Amino acid sequence: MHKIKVTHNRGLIRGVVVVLLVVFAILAIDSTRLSDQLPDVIRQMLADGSNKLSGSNLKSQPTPNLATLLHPKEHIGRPPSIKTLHWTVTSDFRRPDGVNKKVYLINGQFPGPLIEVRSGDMLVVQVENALADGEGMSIHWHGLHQRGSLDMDGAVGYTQAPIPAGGNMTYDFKVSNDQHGTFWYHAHDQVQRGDGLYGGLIVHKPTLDVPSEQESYEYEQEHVLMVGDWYHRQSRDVMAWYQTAASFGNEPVPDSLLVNGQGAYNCSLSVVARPIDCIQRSQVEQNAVVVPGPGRYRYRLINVGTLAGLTFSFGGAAVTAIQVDGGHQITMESGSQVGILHPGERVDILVDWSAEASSILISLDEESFRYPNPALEVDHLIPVTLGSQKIFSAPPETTSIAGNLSNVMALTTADIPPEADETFVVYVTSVKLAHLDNIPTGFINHTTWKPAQIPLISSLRSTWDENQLVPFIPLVESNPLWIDVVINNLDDGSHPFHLHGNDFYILRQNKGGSYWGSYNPFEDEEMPGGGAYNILNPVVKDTVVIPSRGFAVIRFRADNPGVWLFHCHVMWHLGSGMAMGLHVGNDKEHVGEWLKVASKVLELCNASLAQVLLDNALGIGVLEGQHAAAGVLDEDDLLRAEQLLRDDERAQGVACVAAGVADDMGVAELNAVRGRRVDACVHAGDWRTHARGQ
Ligand SMILES: [Cu+2]
Repeated sequence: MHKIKVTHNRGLIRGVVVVLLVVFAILAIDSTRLSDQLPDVIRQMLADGSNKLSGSNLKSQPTPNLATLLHPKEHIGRPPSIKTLHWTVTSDFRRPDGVNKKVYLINGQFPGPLIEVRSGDMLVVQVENALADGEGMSIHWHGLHQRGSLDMDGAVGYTQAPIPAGGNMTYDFKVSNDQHGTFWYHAHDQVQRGDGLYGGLIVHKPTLDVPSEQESYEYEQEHVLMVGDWYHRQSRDVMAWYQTAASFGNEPVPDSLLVNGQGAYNCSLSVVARPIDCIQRSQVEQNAVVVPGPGRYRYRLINVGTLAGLTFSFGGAAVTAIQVDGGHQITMESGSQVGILHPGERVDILVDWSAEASSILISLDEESFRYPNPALEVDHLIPVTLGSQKIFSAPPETTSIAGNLSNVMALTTADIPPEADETFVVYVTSVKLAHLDNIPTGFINHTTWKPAQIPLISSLRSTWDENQLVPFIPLVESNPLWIDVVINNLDDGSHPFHLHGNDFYILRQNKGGSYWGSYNPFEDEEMPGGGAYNILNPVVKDTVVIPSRGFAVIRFRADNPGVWLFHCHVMWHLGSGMAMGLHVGNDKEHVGEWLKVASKVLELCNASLAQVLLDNALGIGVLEGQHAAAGVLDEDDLLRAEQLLRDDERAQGVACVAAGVADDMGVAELNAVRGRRVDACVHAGDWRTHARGQ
């Protein structure tokens, strides 16, 4: 039909030619801009007989959407695969909310790129640290279990040393078959997370013989919203201020709020004492959350911030929270808001948008703000584009208490014993002590954490220093132990605690009142607040809020061997030492099986060299560099180590096993070929047997 029209209208042909030339000229300048829309544009033009592109056609790029659209259909129906990413980490100046600040970039992006995978995928992320000034870094995959890949957890001081500037490291691990949900990744060295070194990580649930989540929950689309408080000074400067007596132990109060790396700051609010380079951007000018039309949408909310809890209201629409943290289903009545979501926590919600919607309101919880910051607005309105209309109006006032995240239950009943096999009781607090120059310091019991120079997984427990509080839990593979941890919070203000490598049940959370409501099950007849543990339908999470002056009790099954960091996710508290660990294993002295191999090599040479031999054998070149950087070894040591590796039969054996040369190991061999799974080889039998196979 178009052909006929064109044949009979020479003017139109000329018009089309001119338009095509213009379009191709534009394409030549920017090949990505209109390429997707070209056929539609031309078709539309031919169909309505016009001979020129209208203004709206020229600007017909999709409206920028503040929410990040997800693509579950690309993942839920396919078999597991390997996703390989190449990341270069740099830093540069950006204006996320109009205020100029040096932020971290991954492949030039702030925040980092969104990762979408499915359960069972292998994730291979080659990270190049291109930061200047010798700045190290690491990436932690928040919420992923790292079963069998402890060394990929990214926790500096526990599972790795920082990737040195100019160095690189490949994170290479399997996303467990039984994990799906909303996760994220972030820096786990120093305070880089506060300057944007993070991103979303969504694990879609495969639909082999179950309906998709979209079908079950009946929503149109799903999006990610990463929301967090924001400081206009760099986090290291903010931390430095906090770590002086001048802060009086008050946590730094943020200046702003970002949603998916974007915000709108009112420049006139800035305070004289902290001048900023600011370009005014009003909240109404922000990119909107685009809703194609009334209906139900899923939003995956992640608090990527450093201090403040968040409460969300979605334009007066009904909000139903369906999952928390890594995809754990909950039951909750619909309300008009949801909160408080603390740093590190995630909640997935369904929003039923109606035609009368107003904007999204996000409020920072002021509980942890101990001094006024006139530069900060605690309420942020986010425009919504519903259909073609951009809406910027506050949602109606609400007194609804539905959507209270401090009191949620699991959708299904739990299969857990009435009592744990072992219980740990800890007390956490941030205090200023005269003998520590009144610098606020985080304590768990009597220990303040400092990351070990040699990561715990690479050293013998007997060599760990006094800054490591890491109870040992024996791994009983036939029937793993149930462990309770009672965490008492001695502070005003809550501490959201995150456990690496494990999910847990929350049996109890209780907020203190005018009193300190601590709980020690070994001494107290009754729990503060009365009642008993919820072992019927406790919610499962990986981050738990320890309420102000109160306590929380978590229970988990010690079936994932490793040394797992357990820490406050308020970055200022983590940075000042509020962290401990839990060591699950079958050998108290050695965290990793490969350390046993190292012990054997020890007979031959000294401990440091054994470590280097092993690192070489494992192909973890970066560790070698780290040991050198930490001043443990000099270049001569490394040369001697290499020589030893060449000369010594046993060292060669380790190398051979690691290289997967032995041919009788099956899966273990496969892992070894991957270059770093010598422990798997050890599991498969005595390493020397394999070595002799050469
Ligand atoms: Cu804290």
